[in-house]
Amino acid sequence: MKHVLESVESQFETFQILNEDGKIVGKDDMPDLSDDELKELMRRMVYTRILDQRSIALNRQGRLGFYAPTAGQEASQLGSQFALEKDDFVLPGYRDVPQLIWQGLPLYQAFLFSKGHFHGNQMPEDLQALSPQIIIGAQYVQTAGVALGMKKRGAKTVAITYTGDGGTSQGDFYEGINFAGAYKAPAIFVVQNNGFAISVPRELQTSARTLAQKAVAAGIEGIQVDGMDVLAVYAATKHARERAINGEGPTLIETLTYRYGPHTMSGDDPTRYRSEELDNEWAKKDPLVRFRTFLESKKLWSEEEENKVIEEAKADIKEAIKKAEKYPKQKVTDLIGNMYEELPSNLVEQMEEYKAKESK
Ligand SMILES: Cc1ncc(C[n+]2csc(CCOP(=O)(O)OP(=O)(O)O)c2C)c(N)n1
Ligand SMILES: [Mg+2]
Repeated sequence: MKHVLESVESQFETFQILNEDGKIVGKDDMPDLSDDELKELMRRMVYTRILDQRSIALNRQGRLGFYAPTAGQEASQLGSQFALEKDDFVLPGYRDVPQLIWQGLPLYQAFLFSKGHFHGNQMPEDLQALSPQIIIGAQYVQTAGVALGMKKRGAKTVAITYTGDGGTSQGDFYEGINFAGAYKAPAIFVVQNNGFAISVPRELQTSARTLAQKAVAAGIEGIQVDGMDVLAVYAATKHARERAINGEGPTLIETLTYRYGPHTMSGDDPTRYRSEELDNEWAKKDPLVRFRTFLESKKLWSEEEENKVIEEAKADIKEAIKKAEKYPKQKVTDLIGNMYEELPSNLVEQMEEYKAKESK
């Protein structure tokens, strides 16, 4: 019996294409990306790292509000997003603003989201997405529904969602993957396993050896991927997307990653629960460093090109924060008006009251 039990978990090895030294170790799985597409992936990762650094600085200056740092997770976030098409539907968590930006959310709106302005939650017409979910795991249930809707309409699109290692302990997580599995809905469930749920280490989160193996109970495909390897994350997501639109059902993708910064900018101190050794160990796996090494070996990237992206990011951010700061402040009438399509009578009264106050 022992060998039967052991064989189940041993199936979940980590999928990798590009190793820590920037060398291809998974030649057969190398995705079919042109040189320009490879460069675009790098450009997006560099840009997003700068956006993270600037967002942290802006938060410290009191110019942004809620912010969950992203450095370290670029390959998980952008490798998966790069495998999507324009009409795919994204259901992000609070740390997944970069995916929304590259899928089409204007930067100034991302800043308005951070500042708690309702316009930051109003997705542009051509962006299929919900705003970042704060309730851990809730987006997993919604994703099953969105994906089922796509299937019923016969659309060749997918719904993709993101949660963290901690999120996989929520009831919503299991309900979402089970429901999508039962209906073979075209969903992609990404778990960015960054090792911690705020201060709770992954080892205390669950007895499961991998988070990918949770897919087995739902009868869906599951894979654990090196989340610092942008090519592996892209390839796994592309594969999941193909399966989904071919009616083969959802996939659960666990990406092994790390957040270099604090949980959010609201007072978390990672030195109280993470060692310097662990930080250093993960710094060696950095997704930008290894992809840069790979691209340089193919003569596709240079310091000059990287500096160009950095300058471009800084200029965009400067302009976007200005626009966000100049944006009309939200009013009480906005709050009341955004809640219902038709206002209940008590709010009609309040609406009148505040309209009068605001017009003074
Ligand atoms: C239902 C619910 N419970 C608790 C919280 C408080 N909370 C916010 S983030 C977080 C940890 C989530 O960790 P993980 O899923 O690993 O994601 P990460 O922040 O590491 O990306 C918790 C418990 C919440 N937002 N929602
Ligand atoms: Mg986590």
